[in-house]
Amino acid sequence: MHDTKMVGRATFLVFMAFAFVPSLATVYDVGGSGGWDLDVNYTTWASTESLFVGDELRFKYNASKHNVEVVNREDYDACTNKSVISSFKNGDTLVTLNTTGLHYFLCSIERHCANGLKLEVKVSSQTIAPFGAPTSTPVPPSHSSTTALFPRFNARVLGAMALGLFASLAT
Ligand SMILES: [Cu+2]
Repeated sequence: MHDTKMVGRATFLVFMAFAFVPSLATVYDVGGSGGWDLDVNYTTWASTESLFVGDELRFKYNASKHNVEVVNREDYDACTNKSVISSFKNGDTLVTLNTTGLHYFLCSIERHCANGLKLEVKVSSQTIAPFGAPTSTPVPPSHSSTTALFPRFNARVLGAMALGLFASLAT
């Protein structure tokens, strides 16, 4: 039976599902609209984001001016690239954060790093798995950039519930 009430309810649930189901990968534009450039405070930028394993950082920059190098803490602190881990210079660099802990990036051109073109981010693990999920299955990161784990988990469960309810209504 498809009365208008049920259709309305289903529509609402579809809306809920789209509102709460996270996308599979969260890509963060480093520096926001300022991109990867001088005159952006990356300490401030990093403090506004909560990063989880599987998230990606996107560095957008003028390739004739800057590069992106993944470095260790020593190089980060000293603005050197003696032990550079990886290096990019294509102007649009996507780096996946595969491990928890601190990750360090800098521009090694001229004195840009010393002038602030360096980024330190802390990456956390996804500690809460969805209901019934095997522990070996990677948990897709939430699209949201909320700071607490609970709202992310809550949003995912709500989305899954809404999808399930809609699926049962639609059959
Ligand atoms: Cu530079």
